[in-house]
Amino acid sequence: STTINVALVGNPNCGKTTLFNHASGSHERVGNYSGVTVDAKEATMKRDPYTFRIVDLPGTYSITEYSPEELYVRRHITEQMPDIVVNVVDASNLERNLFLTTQLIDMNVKVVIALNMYDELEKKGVAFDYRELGKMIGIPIVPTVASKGTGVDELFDKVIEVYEDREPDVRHIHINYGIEIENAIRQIQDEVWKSPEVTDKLSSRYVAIKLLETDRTMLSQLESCTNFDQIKSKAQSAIQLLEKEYGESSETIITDAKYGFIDGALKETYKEPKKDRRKSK
Ligand code: GDP
Ligand code: MG
Ligand code: K
Repeated sequence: STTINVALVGNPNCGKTTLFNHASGSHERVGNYSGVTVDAKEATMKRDPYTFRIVDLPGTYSITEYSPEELYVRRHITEQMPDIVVNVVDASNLERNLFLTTQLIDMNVKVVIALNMYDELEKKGVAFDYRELGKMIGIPIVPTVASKGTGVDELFDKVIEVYEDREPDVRHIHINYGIEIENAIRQIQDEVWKSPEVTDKLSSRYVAIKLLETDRTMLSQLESCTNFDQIKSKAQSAIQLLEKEYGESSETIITDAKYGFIDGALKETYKEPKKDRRKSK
């Protein structure tokens, strides 16, 4: 039997625990483990010939370094290296929830999106072409209503397909952040590439983006690299140039670019019902 390690990642209150309980409900719990201030639950679910080991991670809006929850989720992804990240997305709050998705894309991990609270979307009468969005971001999207268990089987079918590399919509995409940011990323990436001890574990693009965000956790992770000084100075000059061009902190520039990408993607795929448009006139 094949064991697939699955991590549930998503904003607070998007339905992770409900999904976790539903998936693992009739199966044996293997245990709890906890950090100092945050904890995660783990359970196994069997579906012949697969065994899923599912971890319910703490809810976060972002995967940076600003809270113990964020650091916990980040470490789990980069150190435990789950086979598949199930990104639970609250369908009634897409813009905010997809921000986290853009960070998972940067991390270059295998993701399946559980488009949860899909009942709320249907209630609102929204037309959302989630298949098209999935193609645009290279991530399969499965609608779920975790509180009713709807879509959960389909979700784990998709997890298997992605794990087995049988899902045609999965593409390794990069978010195009625009020419200035892309140039900055490439400059840092060129130096990061020279450190195989880093790129063995982390995508060089992810490292570069983190450095552009002036992420201290990433910087200290790189300290042992032989070309650490060169990486650091490449990052500093790229940041300086970007901040001069935009007149904002590089971290804000990246955040804005991520929201720009999400807005563009939703504009093409998400339509509120007509009666709402009339109301707003
Ligand atoms: P978590 O913080 O991500 O673990 O979220 P929870 O699993 O605790 O769920 C938050 C709330 O959303 C709970 O009241 C759930 O019953 C509810 N919920 C979960 N999934 C769905 C869903 O698909 N539709 C609706 N309408 N409510 C849901
Ligand atoms: Mg929870
Ligand atoms: K920062």
